[in-house]
Order: sequence, then C-alpha cells, then structure tokens
Amino acid sequence: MIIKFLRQQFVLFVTGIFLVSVLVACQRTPIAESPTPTVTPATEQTLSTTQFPPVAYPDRELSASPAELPELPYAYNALEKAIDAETMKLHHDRHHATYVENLNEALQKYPELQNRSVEAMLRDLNSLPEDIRETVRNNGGGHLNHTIFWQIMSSNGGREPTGEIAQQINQTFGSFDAFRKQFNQEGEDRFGSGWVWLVRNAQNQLQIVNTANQDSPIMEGLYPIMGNDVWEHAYYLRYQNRRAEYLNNWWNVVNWSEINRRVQAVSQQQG
Ligand code: MN3
Repeated sequence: MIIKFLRQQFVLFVTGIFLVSVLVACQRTPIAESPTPTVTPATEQTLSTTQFPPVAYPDRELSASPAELPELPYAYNALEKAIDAETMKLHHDRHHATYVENLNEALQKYPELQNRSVEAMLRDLNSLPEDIRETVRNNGGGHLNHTIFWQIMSSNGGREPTGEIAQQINQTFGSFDAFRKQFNQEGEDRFGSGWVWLVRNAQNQLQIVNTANQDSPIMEGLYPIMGNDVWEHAYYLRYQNRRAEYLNNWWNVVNWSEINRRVQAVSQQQG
C-alpha cells in the first residue's frame, strides 16, 4: 500500500518535472525562430543580420579605436582636372582631420564604444549615449563619407565606366549620360550642405539619393557605391557658387576601377 502510494507520488513528480521542462524549453525558443529550417546555408543567416557589410573600404569597416585620418592615395594636385590642390589640402588635412579628432574626443568618454566600427555606430545611432549621438552622427559620418570619397577619385579617372558598374548603370538608368545627368541634378537639389550618392538599396537595386550634412546612406539601410561631396568647402575656391559646374567637372576624376571593386564587394556579400 505504502509502496503503491510512493510509486504514484514518484510518477506524479517525474511527470511534473517533464511538464516544467517542456514549458521552459518552449519559452526559451522565440516563435520567430521556429520551425528551424533543416538545411540552412551558413551565409544566409549572416546576410539577414548584416545586409551590407564593409562600407568604408570594399573589404573592411572603419576602426574607432582610435579613428585615424587615412592618407590621400595621390598628391594634392592629382585631381586638377576637377579640384585644385589647395582645396584638396584644406579638405583632407583640415576638414576631414577635424571630423576624426571630434569623433575620437567624443568616444573618449565611452571606451567600450571604441570596439565598434564607425559603420556599426552609424547604423544604430539610437543605441549610443544621447550626449554623443549627434557628434558621432556628424563626425563619424564625415569620417566615413570622406574616406570613401578619396578612394573613388583618381588622376586617371574620367573615362566612361567599364565592367560591372557600366552594365548595371545602363540597365538601371538607360545610359551613362542619363545616369550622370540624374546624379548631377540630385547633387544640385541638395539644399545647403550634403552629399549625392549612387547606392544599392535593400531590394538590390541601384538608386541615386542625396543626404544632408554628413549623414551616411547606411543610416537608411543603403550601401554607398560612390558619392560626391556638395558642401561648399569641396568646391568654393575654384567654382565659387557654381555647384553645377563642379558637379559636371567632377566626372573627370571618377575612379571607376575602385567603384567596380565596391560593387563587386557588395554583390559577393549578397551572394
Ligand atoms: Mn567635405
């Protein structure tokens, strides 16, 4: 009798443990993750979380530990076909250098943020402490935008695009001329200071957009393929207020081989 009672108690106890385990297991599995696909390629999961990896360079993001001013990949006078040497010197050595200094100064207060890339911070500004959010937006953005800008220009630039970018531009905009016209117009339409960009959007399409101040397209989930700086500091010495003329001449120094590297990097990431 006692043994039968103890056995019943034992069965109840074991059943209880089992039910509690099931409940705990159910709670630990978020609904979105189930059912687990039986065959998931390793890359697929990476893509869903990081849609457009490296942005500053085709193969790597920008370090913030500390942020460093990259050297110009050419002499100050290399881009004379569009931009004079004095403008290049001021633009790189003063303007870009100041963005880097201001970013590092802001991050000194929050050493843990220095482990994140500049891109990671810009993609998720709301996760940053409020007192440095605007500073990171403006100066982290400025550092990132100018780092891309120097690379996508060259003294050997200026011819019509070749390779994958040429093909994609023709597919999307009809012709290189139509693309250039639309890009210039978007640059002119940016009121005040900002940038005009060719980006890849989340639907994997090319798109021309402009951004205000030093905002980066990555803040909107877009991957910057190429961009032109339409702040007055980028052109005022030679062109004064003639932004349209600067936009037009700028095509003489566009580095299509670097732009192709950026296009290929993102198409590889997207599989
Ligand atoms: Mn600038």
